[in-house]
Amino acid sequence: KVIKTTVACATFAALAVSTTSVNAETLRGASMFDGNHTFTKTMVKFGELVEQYYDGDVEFDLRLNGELGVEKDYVTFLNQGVAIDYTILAPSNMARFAPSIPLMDMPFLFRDLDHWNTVLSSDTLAPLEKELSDKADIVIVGYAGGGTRNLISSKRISNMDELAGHKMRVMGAPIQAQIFAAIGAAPSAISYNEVYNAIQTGVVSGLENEAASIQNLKFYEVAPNVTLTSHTITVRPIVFSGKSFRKLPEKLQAAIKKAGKEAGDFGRELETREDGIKLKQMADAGQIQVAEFADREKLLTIVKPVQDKFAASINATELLEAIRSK
Ligand code: MAV
Repeated sequence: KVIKTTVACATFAALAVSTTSVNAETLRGASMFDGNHTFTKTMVKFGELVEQYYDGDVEFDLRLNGELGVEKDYVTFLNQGVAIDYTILAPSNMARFAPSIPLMDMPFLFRDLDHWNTVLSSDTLAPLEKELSDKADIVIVGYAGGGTRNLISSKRISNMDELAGHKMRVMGAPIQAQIFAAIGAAPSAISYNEVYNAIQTGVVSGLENEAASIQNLKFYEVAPNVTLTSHTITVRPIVFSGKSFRKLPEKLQAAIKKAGKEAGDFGRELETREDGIKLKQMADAGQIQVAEFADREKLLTIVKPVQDKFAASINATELLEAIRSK
């Protein structure tokens, strides 16, 4: 058995093991981040586990630092079966292909980490997985995520008044803009790789993101104020292109599914454990100032009808109830 793992990043070169093989399947992945981000670590783990569970030859070629673009590009690649075979991405970046999938990472969906864990360890989300597979030809093989998203802005925000009219970037799914508009902000969908500049040039005054990504992409340099709205606990599927998947030997498909589930568990444990640590590291280093949000309960009340309306529009009222009642 010959294994080759290439991680295309200078700072990550220490992890690259390179031997040659003739007939190996090469699976290409993409990360928007460097080797320190939990998504990258989870994808490296995924590759290692596949190698462990599969008897044949398989090679992994994981491209880092946004070399192959951002998630909205990855979703198109996966759908078309070009450029990459697997990645980790936000459901809200897949809305164009499967309109119901952003229900999974809708703000204020989960009460707390226990609730999030219960839902992800059950098969409650199976109807959404099916829609993603039917409409986008993208297969979910595991669930990473577990970061808590907060507001991060150039000016301080700590209550409803300060939030009113706040220009902020949101992910492309319409439900994201609807929710942030409902709570009084002025959201606009901007590509992730343009956000830093958009804040720097004053097009928007901030975004919402989780600690791992704020730290990795240094958003604090232009938006040093973090407001603890804790509005989303992230669900980040490990996804495979259906077109690539079907071409693989059955035993490799089985190894990918098993590895995907376990790599997801690994990624969730890692990100939930590191989330608070990373926030504290940035605060201790003077990179961010953290503020509580005075009216969080009020946000919940405002947002619920917006969630209900979205669920009704995608025929997922029962599913939303099932998630809420877990
Ligand atoms: C964070 O980097 C991740 O949650 C990633 O999956 C998202 O696409 C990104 O934020 C974003 O806000 O677009």
